[in-house]
Amino acid sequence: MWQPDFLFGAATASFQIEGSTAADGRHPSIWDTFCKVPGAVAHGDHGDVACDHYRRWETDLQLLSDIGLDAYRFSVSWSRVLHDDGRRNEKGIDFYKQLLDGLERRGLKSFLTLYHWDLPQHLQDRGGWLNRDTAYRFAEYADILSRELAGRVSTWTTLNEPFCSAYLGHTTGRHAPGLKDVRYGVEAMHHLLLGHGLATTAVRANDEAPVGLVANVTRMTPASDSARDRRAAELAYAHGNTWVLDPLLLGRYPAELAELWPTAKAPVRDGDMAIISTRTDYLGINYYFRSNVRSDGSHGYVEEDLPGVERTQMGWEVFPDGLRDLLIDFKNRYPGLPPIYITENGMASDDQPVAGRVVDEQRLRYFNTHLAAVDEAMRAGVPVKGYFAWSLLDNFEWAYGYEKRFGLVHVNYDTQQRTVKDSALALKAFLEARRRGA
Ligand code: IFM
Repeated sequence: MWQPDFLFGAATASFQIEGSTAADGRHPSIWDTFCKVPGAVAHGDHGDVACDHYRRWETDLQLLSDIGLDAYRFSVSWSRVLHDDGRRNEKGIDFYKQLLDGLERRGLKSFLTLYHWDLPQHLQDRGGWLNRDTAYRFAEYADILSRELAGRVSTWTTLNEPFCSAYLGHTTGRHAPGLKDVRYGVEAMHHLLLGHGLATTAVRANDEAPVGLVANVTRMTPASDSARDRRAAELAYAHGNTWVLDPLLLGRYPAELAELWPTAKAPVRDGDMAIISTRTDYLGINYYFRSNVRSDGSHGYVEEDLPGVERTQMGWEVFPDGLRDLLIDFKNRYPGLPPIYITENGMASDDQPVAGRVVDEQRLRYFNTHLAAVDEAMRAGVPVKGYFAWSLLDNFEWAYGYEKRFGLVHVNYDTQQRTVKDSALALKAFLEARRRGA
């Protein structure tokens, strides 16, 4: 059922794994700053060492290759490759060139993300994503990097999960830069999406590889059959899914946003929506869980956890059918839906090695059931081209610090020892069988 050209990969992101935050002229990002805010990140964790991937990248690529995966999705640290005055940082760029060459040598495809939440701090000091100019700085960065790396990257991604950058970073304050205003979230989202459109054009001018955007999406179900709860689920769907996908694929924001946030309005200027909806070569979908919602009694929704369902270490419900349902929904909603990659899917569990082995049965079940859901969506005609597990390594899970372990590979943060988990060994056996045509 999994054709040889269907890609299996694993994903990571720069700030979550690289460490070496002051090496080779790297500048601080908003996450370096945020980690220093008392109480912002669990246990005061930070990215200074993380998985030490900046120095151990060769070992990590070898792990990926040994598991038998086809592709690696990673992100570039903007603050590593450009100085604050916009000049190239050759050492930072060389790091990613080496990484790409290492992937090439191992016959692995490279999925490079330009922005996975780590905005250079000097841009935040000038307003960050609340400043329209940041969209243009992002396009400049995309232009420079795509000139440097043209011909080496299999697939480009502009933004990873703009929902999280905009909403968690600017409305709830759970993520860097820690702002808390519904209007900020809406403004930041518009500038992120504008940056996506501008960066897409910049990359396309320099390289032939496909360019797209990665969105996190959530299955929303109403807590009851009442009209109010059903409306609440529609509002949640707009918030969690179409806030990004409609502008990207239809060139307009969903009408529900005005009902959800009557006081917030995206700062749209003439021509912006055409830039944002510039043709995208593929759509990356990150899926983790379902939210069950009920009306808040006004024009919004509140989440209501269902009792007795399976959950992960994050407390997220395991709900594979949601992935299938969303994919089929997107196919129906967006005529000409581009090819899709599942760019993240996975779960955290409190894994610990015992006698050199990490038994993570729940993760293996999670992968199996979610892959079955992807298969069902493909049979229903959704053009899914690949699946990336989140994550290759246990890593810095943002405001949760290092406690939550999402990796195929366990990382001991004291010794930096890597232990391949049982789920990864099972994946390896499956990929070997696929190669043999079994
Ligand atoms: O760790 C994150 C990742 O950076 C973005 N998508 C969700 C993952 C799990 O929370």
